[in-house]
Amino acid sequence: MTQKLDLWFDPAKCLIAGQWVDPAGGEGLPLNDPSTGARIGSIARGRTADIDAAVAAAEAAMAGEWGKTAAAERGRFLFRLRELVLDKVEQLARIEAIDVGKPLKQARADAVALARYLEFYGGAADKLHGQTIPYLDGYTVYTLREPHGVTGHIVPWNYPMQIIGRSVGAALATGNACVLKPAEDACLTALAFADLARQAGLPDGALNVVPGLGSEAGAALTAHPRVHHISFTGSVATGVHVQTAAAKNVVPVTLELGGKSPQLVFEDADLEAALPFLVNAGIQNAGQTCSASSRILVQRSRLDEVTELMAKRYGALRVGPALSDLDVGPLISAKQQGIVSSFLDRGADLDKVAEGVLHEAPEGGNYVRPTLFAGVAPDHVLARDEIFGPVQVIIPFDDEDEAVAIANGTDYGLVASLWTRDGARQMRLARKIRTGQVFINNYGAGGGVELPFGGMGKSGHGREKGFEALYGFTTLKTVAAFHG
Ligand code: TXE
Repeated sequence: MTQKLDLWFDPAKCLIAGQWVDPAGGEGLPLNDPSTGARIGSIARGRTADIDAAVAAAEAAMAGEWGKTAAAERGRFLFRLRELVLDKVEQLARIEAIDVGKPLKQARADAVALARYLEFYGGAADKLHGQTIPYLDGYTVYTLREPHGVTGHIVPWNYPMQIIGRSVGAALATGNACVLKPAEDACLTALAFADLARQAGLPDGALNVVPGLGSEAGAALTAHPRVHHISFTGSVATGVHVQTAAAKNVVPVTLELGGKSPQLVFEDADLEAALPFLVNAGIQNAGQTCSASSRILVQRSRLDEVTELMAKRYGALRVGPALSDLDVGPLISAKQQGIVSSFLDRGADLDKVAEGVLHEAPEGGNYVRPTLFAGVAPDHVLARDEIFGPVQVIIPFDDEDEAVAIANGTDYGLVASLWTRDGARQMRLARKIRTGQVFINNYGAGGGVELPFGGMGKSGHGREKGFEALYGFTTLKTVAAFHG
C-alpha cells in the first residue's frame, strides 16, 4: 500500500504535539481507493481522548514558543512550508489523486493552490493590524487583532489540500494553534501537510491532526470547551450539528456548506467563451465541489443552441481511474455513488440529453456517468437539491426577472455567474443575486486565493480566503487608555 501511495509517514497515526502517535484506542479505519473500490490500508480512528490530547498540545503551543512567535516569523514559516509543498507537488498530487479519486491534473492544481495559499497568508501575516481611534480628550484608544487561541478545523474529502490551505494557512498566519480533523474518506494529504509543517520548523503542537469519524473525533472537537473557533466545510446537516455544538460553548464558527450554484446565460452571451465554463464547472472533481455549477439557466431564444453545444461536450467526457487522468474520476465512496445514483433515478421523468462515457473504469470503482438534463422545471428536486455528482440541469427562462427569481430560488447561495454583454444588466444582477460570489463572463475567476469566499442562506456564513479570512481567525480587542 505505502509503495503504491509512496507515503513517507505512517497513515495510521495521528500527529499530536509534534509526534506521530497511535490513536489512544489503537483502532483503525479502512483506507479505500475510490478508483477500484479496493481497501489499500488503514488510517487512525481518533476519538475523544485523542482530541483532548491534541487540544492540550495546542494550548501548550499557545502558551509556549508558538504563542510568542512574531508575525513576520510566522510568515517566514509559511514561506518555508510553501517551498516544501512545491518540492513535493507531484507526490502530493499522486497521493490526493489515489485517495480522493480525482484526476491527476486536478490534484496537481490543488497542490499548487495549497502552496499559493501559504504564499498569500505568509505575506499577509505581518500586515494585519489594529487601528487607533480618535476619542475624547485625555484618551488614547486602539484596537488589537489577536488570535482566537485553539482553532478547530473540520475538513471534507473533496478538496483537502485547498481547504487546509485556506483555513489552517490563515489560522497559523494569525497565530492560532490548530487541531485538524480531516475526513475519514480522505485524510492523507492532511497528514502529509502536517509532517511538512513539522519539517518547516513549526513548533510542536501548533498544528495537530487527528483523523477519525465525524461522529467521534469530529463531534469531540466541535463540542470541546477549550476550542475557541471552529471552521467547518461539509454538508448542511453536519453544519447544523457543528453550529449547535459550538453554540453550547458560545464559540464562533465559519460554515461553508455547499450550494446549487447557477450560471445565467442571456441571449446576448458569448457562447463560445461560456461553453467550457458551463460544462467544466459542473463536472470538475466529478461534481463534488461546493461551488459546482449544477444549474444552467438559459434564456429561451438560446436554449436549443446551448443544449446542443453542452450535449456535444458531455458526449466526449471520459470517465475513469484517477491516475488515468481523464475528464472525470470516480466519486469518493460507494455511499456518495449511491446518493448520486438515487438522484439520477429521481430524474427518470426528465429529458436526459447526454451522458459521458466510461473508459477502462474498474468494476468496483465508484463511477457514475456525467449526465445532462434539459428543460428542467426550477422546482424539480434535481434543480433544487445539492447532488454533489457530475449532474447538471438546464432550466429555461424568459426574462431577467424570472432568471433572478430562479437563481435565488433555492435554499443555497454560494456562487453564481452571469453570461451577458450588457454592462447595465451585469451591474444590476450582481446586486440582485443572493450569493457570496458573483462572476461576470467567467466562472470561478481561476479560484484566486485573494477572493473572499463563503455563502448566504444554507450555503453557510463567514468568509474564507483573501484578507477576510484573517479577520475571521482573529478577535478584536479595544484598548482605551486614560492619561489625562
Ligand atoms: O459530509 P459531512 P459527507 C455535502 C455533499 C455530500 C454530503 C455528504 O452534498 O453529498 O455533504 O457528505 C465531519 N461533528 N458536502 O457525509 O458529514 C466528517 O468527518 C463534527 C459538501 O462526507 O458534512 C468530515 O470531516 N464533524 C461539502 C466533514 O465533517 C463531523 C463537502 C464533512 O462530512 C460530524 C463535503 C459531526 N457530527 C460534503 N459528522 C462542501 N461544502 O464542499 C461528520 N463530520
